Amino acid sequence: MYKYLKEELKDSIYILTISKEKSLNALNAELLEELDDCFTNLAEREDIEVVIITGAGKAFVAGADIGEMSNLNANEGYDWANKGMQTFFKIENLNKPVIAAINGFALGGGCELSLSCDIRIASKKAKIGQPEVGLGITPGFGGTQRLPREIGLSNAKKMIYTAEHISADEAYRMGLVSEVVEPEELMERAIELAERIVKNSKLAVRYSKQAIDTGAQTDLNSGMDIERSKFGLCFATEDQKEGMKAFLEKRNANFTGK
Ligand code: CO8
Repeated sequence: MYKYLKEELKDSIYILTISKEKSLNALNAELLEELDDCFTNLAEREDIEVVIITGAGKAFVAGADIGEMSNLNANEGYDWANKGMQTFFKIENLNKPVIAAINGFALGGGCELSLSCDIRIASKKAKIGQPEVGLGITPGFGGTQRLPREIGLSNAKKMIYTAEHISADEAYRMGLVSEVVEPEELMERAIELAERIVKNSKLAVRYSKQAIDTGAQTDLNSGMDIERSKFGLCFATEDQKEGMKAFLEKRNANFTGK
C-alpha cells in the first residue's frame, strides 16, 4: 500500500495512478521513493505483463516538487537529480512495457517520467512541457537527453529553451506522443493497447524492448548485433514454436512465456 500511488490489476495489466492531486501530483521525495519501490517490485512480478501509468485529477505529473527543491544547494541538487534518474532508469529498463497515459499536465519531471515509458498516449487536454529554465534550472530527470532522442534536437531545444507548454496535438506532430484521444477514452485506449500487447509472446516483447532500447544508444552495426542475438534467442523458446505452429494450423497462439 502506498500513500501516493493507487494500484489496480486488470488480469495481467497493472494500472498505476499517481495520486497527489492537491499539488498536481508533483514529485516530492516521498512520492519518488514510492515510485522507486513500486518499480523494484514490478520487475519481480511475472504475473504482470504491461504497466500503465497515469495521474489523478487534472495532471499527469506537474513536475518535481518546487517547494522541496527551492532551498537545495549544488550538491543536494545533483543528488536529487541522481535520485530521480535512478528511478526513471528502473522504469525505462523494466522487463515489461510501460505505457504513459498522459491525462493532463506533464511538465518538467512529469514530461521526463513519460519519456522513461515505452509508449506515450495523450488526452486532448494534456499540456506537455519542460518549464525548468523559467525556474532557473535545467531539466534534471533526463529531459535534456531523452527528449532530443525522441523528437530531435531542434524540437527539444525549442521546448526546453522556450519553457512553453505544448498541446497534445502539437506533441503528436512532433512525435512525442503516439496517439491523442478524447479525455474520457484515454484509459480505455491505454488498456486496449495493453491487451493487444498481452496477446503476443511476452518473451518476444521483452527481447524487442531490450533490442530497441539498447540499440537506440549505439551505432547501426552494433544494434544489428543485438537484434541478431535476440532473434536467435527466440528460437530457443517454446513461444516461438507455438507462435509459428499456431499460424500454420490457422489458430490463435497459446503463449506460455517460456
Ligand atoms: N511543485 C510543487 N507544487 C506544485 C507544482 C510543482 N511542480 N505544480 C503545481 N503545484 C501546486 C501549486 O503550488 C498549487 O498549490 P496550492 O494550491 O497550495 O497553491 C497546486 O499545485 C495547484 O496548482 P495551481 O494553482 O498552480 O494550478 P493551475 O491550474 O493554476 O496551474 C500549472 C497549473 C500550470 C501546472 C501550474 O501549477 C504550474 O506551472 N506548476 C509548475 C509546473 C512546473 O514548473 N514544473 C516543473 C518543475 S521543475 C522539474 O520538474 C524539474 C525536474 C528535474 C529535477 C531535477 C532536480 C535537481
